[in-house]
Amino acid sequence: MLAVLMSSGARADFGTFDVQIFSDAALTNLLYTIDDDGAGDSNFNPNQIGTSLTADLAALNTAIASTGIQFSNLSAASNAGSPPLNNTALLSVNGEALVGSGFTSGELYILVSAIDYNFPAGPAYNVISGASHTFIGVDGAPATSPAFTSYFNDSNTLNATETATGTLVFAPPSGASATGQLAPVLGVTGDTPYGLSNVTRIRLSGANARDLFSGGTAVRAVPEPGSMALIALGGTTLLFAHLRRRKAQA
Ligand SMILES: [Ca+2]
Repeated sequence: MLAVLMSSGARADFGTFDVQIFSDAALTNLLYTIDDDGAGDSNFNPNQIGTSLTADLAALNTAIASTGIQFSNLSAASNAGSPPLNNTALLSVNGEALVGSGFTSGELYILVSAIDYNFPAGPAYNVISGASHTFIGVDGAPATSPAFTSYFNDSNTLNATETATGTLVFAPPSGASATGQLAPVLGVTGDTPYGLSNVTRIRLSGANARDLFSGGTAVRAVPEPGSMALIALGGTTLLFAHLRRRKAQA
């Protein structure tokens, strides 16, 4: 399987999709970069980044050791190269973070970015941003506050953070818990090709704390008024409202 993929020539162009790890919220102190199909990427499929190989995971964890956070896995995906039937652009991240040996807390920032989304057609878009976490062994301190923000980059620039959705902040109680949040849908104006980014703040407190996390950015076209699609959009809005109510009741 691997040999087939390697010989097919189906490699992503460098500079179109990557994962970067920073130690600061301003995203200035870059600790590590994984380019799609470049060094450190265990997933040889284009538009998918993974760290399943032991050597790739070790290189990542060595580079970020000073933050107090380690990963047991980290992966990301973009569908920029393959428009799906539902015409929805996606950028996702998921993984498991833990407090490193010798630390009682830690913090870092994961920037996932992809460019060259050629769908859906503009100029009016809705950007949907959501994230979920399963926490294990956190101590309930305010320092345990992961966050997630999505960005629409009309300039189609890799690693840009141009138009932001609302930031989702998580505050887990002591022990184990699971939760998910959706940001209010962000309406933006733009055109293809465009880029997307999202930033996950991993911030854990507790010597044995773990966080199984995922985050997603989705872009859908805003339908022409009066079209049948408007009915579908209404259904989407109702769905998110329903999800929010369910979470509020949980
Ligand atoms: Ca890859």
